[in-house]
This record gives sequence, C-alpha cells and structure tokens, in this order.
Amino acid sequence: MNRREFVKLGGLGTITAGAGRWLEAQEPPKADITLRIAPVTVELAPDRVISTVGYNDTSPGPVLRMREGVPVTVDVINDTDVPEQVHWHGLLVPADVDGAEEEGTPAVPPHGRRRYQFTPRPAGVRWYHTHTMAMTDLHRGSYTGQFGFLVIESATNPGAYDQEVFLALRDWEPFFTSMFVDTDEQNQKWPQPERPAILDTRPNGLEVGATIYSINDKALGAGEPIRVRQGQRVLMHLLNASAIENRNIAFPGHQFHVLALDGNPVPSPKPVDQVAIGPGERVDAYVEMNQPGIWIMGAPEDDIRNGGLGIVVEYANQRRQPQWVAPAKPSWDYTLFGKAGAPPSTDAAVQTIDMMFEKVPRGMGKFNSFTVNGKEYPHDQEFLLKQGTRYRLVFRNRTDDAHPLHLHRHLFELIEIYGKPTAGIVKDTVVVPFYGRATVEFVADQPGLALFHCHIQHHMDFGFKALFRYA
Ligand SMILES: [Cu+2]
Repeated sequence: MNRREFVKLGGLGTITAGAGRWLEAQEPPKADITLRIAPVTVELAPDRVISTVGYNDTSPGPVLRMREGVPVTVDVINDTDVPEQVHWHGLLVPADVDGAEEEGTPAVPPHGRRRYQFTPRPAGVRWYHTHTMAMTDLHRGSYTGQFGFLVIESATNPGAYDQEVFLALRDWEPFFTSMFVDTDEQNQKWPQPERPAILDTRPNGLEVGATIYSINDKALGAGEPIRVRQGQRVLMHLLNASAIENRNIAFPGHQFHVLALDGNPVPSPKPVDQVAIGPGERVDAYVEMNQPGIWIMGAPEDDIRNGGLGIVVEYANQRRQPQWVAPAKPSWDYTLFGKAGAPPSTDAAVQTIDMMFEKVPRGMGKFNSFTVNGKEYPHDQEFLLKQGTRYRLVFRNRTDDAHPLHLHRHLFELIEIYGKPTAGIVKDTVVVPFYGRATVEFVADQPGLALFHCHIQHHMDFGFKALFRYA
C-alpha cells in the first residue's frame, strides 16, 4: 500500500466514523408508548388459565392515555412468528398508520418492530386491537388477547364521578360450530324491511362460538369486585372486545346513565336498565350507587353469565352472597339517545351508497361466507368517495344475524334505524338488526383508503368487507 492509498483509506475511515456519529445523533427519540406483542397466559379463574397473545404481558393491554391533538409516538415490538397490525379503533388517522393491511398499513414484521406516529383525535374512549386476518386459525387476529382501551383526553371536563372503571367484555377458546350459538333472536323484535320474500334454506355452515367468558381478564367471581360506597357515582366504560358476538349487560337494581356511544357524547343522555353492545362498540355510562348490597352485574343469559361474563359489585360493609336478579326484557334502542330526526332527506347534495349484506350458507363442515352487494371482498370496483361530499350509507342486512358494522378512519351519524329517524348520534360501529336496515351519513374528509367491515372476525374474514377509496 502506498502513501497515497493509505491517506485515501484513512480519509474514508474518518468519513465512516463521522457517519457513525451522525447516525447516532439521528437515533430516533424514545417513544411515548411501547407495546410488545408476545404470548401471554391469562388466569380467568384459578382452575382456568388460557394461553394467548397479548400486549405488554397482559390481556387486556394497558389503558393507553393520549391527549387530543398532541402527536404521539408508539413503538410496537412484535415478539411472535407472524406479521401483526395494531389498529387504533375510532381515531381519525391516516391509512398508513391506521393498522389495516387492506388500507396499505405496513405490518409489524415477525420478531421486528414498527413505529406508529399520529395525532390522536377526537377525544373520547377509543380502543386498540390487532387487525390481522384469522380465517380458520382461532389463535390469530381478534380471537387473541390483543386489545385494550385507548382514552383520548380533551381539555374539557368529562363530568363529575367518584370512580372510573374500564370493563372489556370477552369470550375465549372459540370453536367452529354450525349450531346457532348466538342469542340475537332473544332480543327485541325490530321491523324487518330487508327480510327476503323467499328465505335461503340451504344448510348452515360453520361459524364461531365460545362458552368461556370474562370481563377484562377474569371470569365472574374470580376477580376483585368493583368496590363502591353508597351515594357514589361510578363512571363505567364498557367495551365489547369479542371477536364473535353481540352482548347485553344488566345490573340488578341499578341503571346505566348513558353519556356516550363509541366514545362520542350523545345528544340525549338517558338511564337504561340494560346495555346492548356489539363487537367493537363502546358505551360510557355512570351508575348511581343507591342500592346497598352485593350484586352481580353481567349478561342476562344464565349460561353466558355463569360462563364468566359478569363481575361482582360490592358496597362497603355488606356481607352476603352476590345477588343476581333477572332483568326485564331488553330495551336497548340507539334512538333513545338521539335528537328528534327527520326521515332521510332527499337533499341532492347527499350521495347515497346502498350496501346489501347477505350470508351464503355453505353446509355441514364448510365455512359460511358473506357478501356485500353480491360479492365477497375484494370488489372489482371499490366504493368511490369524492372529498368534501356528504355520503349516506344504507346498510341492508339480508341475513338472520345482527352485524356490528365498522367504518375505519371516519365517524358517521346515525340517521335511521329500526325504521325510526334520529340525529346527533355519532359512532364508528353500528349493530344492524337481522333483516333490518340502518342509514348513516358522513362527510368524506379523510383521504386515503378506508376499510369497512363487520366486526365479527369470521364474517370479516369470509367476505364481509369493503374498501372506500377517494377518487
Ligand atoms: Cu357480521
């Protein structure tokens, strides 16, 4: 090596060292939140410990708190063998961080990590969960323990309360069955404008059921009770984090004063005896503790409550067995919480998109599938939106099951359901009764792809899904 070459190398060496220092200086700042996806065991009860995948060694994951309008950095570390997606449900965020493969969000690679950066809004109770497909693997997607509450705090006062509790409803150890395990039939009888004149009588195929339930990570009776004192006002945040089924919750002798649906304040807060909540939905309600005793709050159906879907509420200085009292018939009706609405207007400025949902029964041993306007996802022509236009979606449920329908990255206003007009109820997920119809409106103001789907994992995986695309 001659001197000239030596100098060149030395020079290069210097440049390299400099580049190293530069890289160091550019090291990204520490994230505000780190989520680690990894296998976890959940002790539902001392004799019932299940193995699943969770966030930060728990399921549900930690309650994440963010400030409305203040940018946040979340590092997601994936300690599993499969790609993952974390979806921020109910947030108005761009498609590349929304956490849906269909929208083009990059996955968190197996044994890799990915940084999500976004500005959380709007204020309210949101949630975060995995958004991967599961298909026939009941140990993937929202069948796992990858879910948690996400609270976006605003500067405004959320109201006076003495205690705040977060209650996520779950089912575990799902299985495929062709038996009707859902309980929707027991609910109210709503008008059935979408009931076909001739019903599809082909033999039913497989869907997903479960018989083990919990609120948060504990089956009824296995966890700590909610401890209250007479006269307290307890703010309850309910979330249905099930991948499978719509649920009801009752609390004997008490009423749920509903303040917000899907985290958005309702125009007419009101007390109700029972809450109905579909997968993906949230209900914020306060309860006045004015019936001293020890009570079971939980699912009205005995087999589901005894299967774990309940929690004990214990007043101070009470000694007795927890009491359950069967509630009156369900009375849940979204329109209770709305403003008087006019029937959907014929305003020419509002563009109507009709969406018809059907089930394709596949018969014994095969998986039922679902169609949107006659086709399983993906559709040749996506649903096209023009920025700034107000759209009306008419959800026509031609199936014998109630579906919780979710639109990503947008909030919509409920305009009509159960044949009743309403206004002012803003949601991201709405349960459309079987053979029923719901109409919602929203302004297309979030450019990028937006996924629409049924929040029941099996339905979504087997066709019940569509993409909205901005023209
Ligand atoms: Cu569905």
